[in-house]
Amino acid sequence: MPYSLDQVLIVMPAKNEEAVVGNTVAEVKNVLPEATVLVISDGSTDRTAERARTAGADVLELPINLGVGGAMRLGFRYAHLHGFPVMVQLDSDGQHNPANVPGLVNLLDAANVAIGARFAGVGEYKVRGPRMWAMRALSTTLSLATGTRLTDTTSGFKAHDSTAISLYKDDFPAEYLGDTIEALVIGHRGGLKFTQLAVEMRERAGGVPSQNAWKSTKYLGRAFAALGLALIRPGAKNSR
Ligand SMILES: Nc1nc2c(ncn2[C@@H]2O[C@H](COP(=O)(O)OP(=O)(O)OP(=O)(O)O)[C@@H](O)[C@H]2O)c(=O)[nH]1
Ligand SMILES: [Mg+2]
Repeated sequence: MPYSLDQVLIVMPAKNEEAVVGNTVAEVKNVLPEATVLVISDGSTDRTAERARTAGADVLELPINLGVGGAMRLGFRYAHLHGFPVMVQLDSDGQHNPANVPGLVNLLDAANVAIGARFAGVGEYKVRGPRMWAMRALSTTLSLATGTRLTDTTSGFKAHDSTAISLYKDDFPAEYLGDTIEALVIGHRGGLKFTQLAVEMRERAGGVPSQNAWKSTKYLGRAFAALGLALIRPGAKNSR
């Protein structure tokens, strides 16, 4: 492995996850005892921060809700300020299996960002109907744009090396959907190399999803608009 696990910062964005965040932190610490775990509670109105702290995580609390992108920018800054060469984003609801983290980190010897991808032939996780078509079309477009085959461009399970951390600490989109789609476009323009690892996605362990089926279909519809805008927006660093 190009890094040891004590060099890895795990950042878990969380909004009102009191039902599950404690178990998720405990599992991550059990599977990856050397890693540092940071939960960013994003304007939560429940006991998310307390549960995460009790389970042994470091916790940052945002007083108002910034959304996943805003919270993750804080995570990149934290990784940079504290000198972590690797930052892994992982959901607080137990859907991402921490056992996949070493596999993702391994891939950072040849790429700057490694994405834990559903739909890459592993696991049972299925999405159907318009949501599936929208996700496929997004992935096809982004694979062409980045020149790398990516099957899950809306995944929130990603490992980043120090080059990616340096770029994203200053330029990580906080707008709606920015943390996935636009982050890929910004990274590509900034010269980052992406890769993916097939992972199994588990069911949420409890609590309430932030999206229901109808909302997530709308969300993906709007993702196309976000992607279109991201692709035509002049690049901050260079515009290849
Ligand atoms: N920082 C932050 N995190 C959020 C916000 N909304 C959701 N999250 C977290 O982002 C992660 C993914 O959100 P989910 O609601 O599980 O979305 P999902 O995994 O696409 O949906 P499900 O499959 O239904 O779980 C979880 O850890 C949430 O707690 C938010 O506004 N801010
Ligand atoms: Mg989830």
